This record gives sequence, C-alpha cells and structure tokens, in this order.
Amino acid sequence: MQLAPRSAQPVSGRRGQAVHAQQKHGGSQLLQEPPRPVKSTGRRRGKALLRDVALKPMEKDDELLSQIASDLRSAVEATNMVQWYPGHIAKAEKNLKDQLKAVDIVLEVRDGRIPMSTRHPQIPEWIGNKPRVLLINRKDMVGELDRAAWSRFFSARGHTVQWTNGNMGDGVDRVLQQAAKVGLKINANRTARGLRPRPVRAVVIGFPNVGKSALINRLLGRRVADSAPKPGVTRSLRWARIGGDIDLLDAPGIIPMSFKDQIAAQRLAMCNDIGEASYIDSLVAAALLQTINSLPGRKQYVRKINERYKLKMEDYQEEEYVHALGDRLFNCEPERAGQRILKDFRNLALGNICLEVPQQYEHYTTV
Ligand SMILES: Nc1nc2c(ncn2[C@@H]2O[C@H](COP(=O)(O)OP(=O)(O)OP(=O)(O)O)[C@@H](O)[C@H]2O)c(=O)[nH]1
Ligand SMILES: [Mg+2]
Repeated sequence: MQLAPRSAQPVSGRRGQAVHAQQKHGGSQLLQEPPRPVKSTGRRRGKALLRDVALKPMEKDDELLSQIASDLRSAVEATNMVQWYPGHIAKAEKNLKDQLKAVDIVLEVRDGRIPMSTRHPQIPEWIGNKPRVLLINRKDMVGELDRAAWSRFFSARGHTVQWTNGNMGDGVDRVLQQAAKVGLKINANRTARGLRPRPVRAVVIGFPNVGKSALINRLLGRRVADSAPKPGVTRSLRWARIGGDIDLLDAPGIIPMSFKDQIAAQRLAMCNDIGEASYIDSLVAAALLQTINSLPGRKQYVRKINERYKLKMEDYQEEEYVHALGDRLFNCEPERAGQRILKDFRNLALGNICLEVPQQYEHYTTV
C-alpha cells in the first residue's frame, strides 16, 4: 500500500495562507500585501478542479500567485518545520551520551500515534550492547487493532514492545520487572566480586513530549519529574532516586540534529511533539486530514470529522476544508480552524487515531 507519498505531497497553495505564514515567521519580501481572509468560492471543490479547461487571464494571474505562494510555503516548511532544534537539546544530547556510560538499561519511549516518526536512528549506536526496552506510550490514544499490528511489526524485528500509559500507569509493572531482571544480573556480578548490591540504573529517553517524565513518575510511584502537555518541559538531565530498587534518569526530549524527513516532521507537529513556533497550524491541520484520509480506517474517522464540523470532507481538498471551516466558524481565519482541528485530534475528539501503519515501514529491518 502506497501511503506515505500522499501525505508527502504539498497541500495546494493559497495566497492568504502564504502571507500568514510569512507573518508568523517574520517572512520574506516576496508578498507584501496584508493578510486577507480567504473565502472558499466553491470553484475548486473536489474533483471539479480536474475539469478546469482553458484558463482566463485572471485565472492565469491566480495560478501564478498560487505558484509563488506554493514555492514560498515549501521554503517556509523546509526552514521552519524541520529545523526545530532548541539549544537545550544539543546540550542534552551531549550530556546524555556521557551519562549513558553509567546506566544499565535504556528505556526508549515512542509516541504510540507515530511510533516510527519518533524513532531516533542514533540511539542504538549510542547505547551499544546495553539492554534497550521499547515503550510505546499513549496506549489510550490508539485503537486496539493498531496496537496489535504494531506489536507484531516490532516483534518480527526482534523487539517485544511494551505499550504504556504515562498518565494511568498501564504497562509500568512489566517495565519494572524487566529492569529488575537486569538488576539481578548486575548484583550477582557485584556480589561475586565482594561488592554491595546497588539499585539498577535506567535512563528514559525519546522525542519531546512523548511522556517520558510522566512515565518516570509512574515507575517510581510518586511525582518527581515535571510533566506537561507541551514539548521541551524537561530541560536538563536529572536522576530521580527514591531509595528503591531502581534509579531513573529523566532526560529532555531529543530529536536528530539533521532531521530531514518532512513527513515525520509534519507528524511530530500534528502530535504536538515539536515546538508550535516551528510550523503553521492550518498547513499541519490540512496534512493531518490528508494523512487520516489515507489510513485504512479512514471511513470511521471521516464520518466523525464530518459530524463534528458539519462539513463533508468529501466535498473539499484538505486545505480547502480547513479554510471552509475557518469561514464557517472562525470569522474566515484558517489558522484558528487549523488550531481547532489539531486540538481536537490531540484531545481524541476525532477518535483514537494512529497516524502510521506498519505496512509503510515493511522495509525497515532495524527499529
Ligand atoms: N493521554 C495520554 N497522555 C499522556 C500519556 N503519557 C503522558 N501523557 C501526557 O503527555 C504530556 C507530556 O508528558 P511529559 O511526561 O511531560 O512528556 P516528556 O516526554 O517528558 O516531554 P519533554 O520533557 O518535553 O521532552 C503530559 O501532559 C502528560 O500528562 C499517555 O500515555 N496518554
Ligand atoms: Mg520531560
């Protein structure tokens, strides 16, 4: 199934939006008009777009402007979406690599809605042969069938993953058992060398906002780490030691320094896993609708979206849909419509939607 390229396609261009993008990001000199609300004319609805024949002069101008806007937007996307790399992450990455020498087991956390876009390709290399447990968090945000499909995908590649819920604590007992096993081995070695036993040392790592600190609080059974619904809450590495059998190192979210995967970057934005200053809500919302539209379970999600917004997704291209919603509910402001769609997705008002399907990653041998 060819799913990825659909969401990779740039969403169709609109003048008002490109201007807005420039404003949000302190943009370039190319378009200097003030932002205008863009009304949905209905002219480009659905497949009717394909039937447009000879263009009239005004439409040619429109087309040119639309092309400029589209080029501009690609530039904005490339420079802003992908390069969200706050200074604290670079520092954290360096400290993390130092601290990894002192840990016995690595707990790598992924976002269950995008388990592969939250894969950090350098982690296996950094940790060498230390045991790595994959925790797929936000279990409550993904349907059971998707969870089962992903578990099969990982297990076919040699990893038994643990689905967790950082808020409610599902799955943490199993993680503690796995850590305890590693601890037993270490302490057997220490005892043989005449040393006193010590707690097993575990580090919790992963992309921003995937739920690392929430999981630490659950693993330790008390609130020791700050946890909040935005990326970049934990800013430095910190050991949490409460005198039990396990010491836990909380780390800031890390993302690869040269993160060039545009699709993954968009998905991180959809899931609020990168800073919101780095993307344009209406574009990310349109990309989200496009992604949802390409999923095997799209019918039920589209039905829910249609009912919620009283607008039929089938009647619009995705970006048009965001604009139409802006026209209907937000005084012709597409950005506010984009924000609403993203908020609803993140709060599960659109359903428990996993944005990735294992078939897209069949060719991956390492996970
Ligand atoms: N629904 C749901 N929310 C979760 C889950 N785990 C964590 N959260 C919420 O997600 C938000 C982010 O959690 P954090 O623990 O701060 O995430 P983090 O990975 O430490 O984030 P950074 O420190 O910014 O890298 C918080 O509001 C948590 O309550 C989960 O399994 N399900
Ligand atoms: Mg944190």
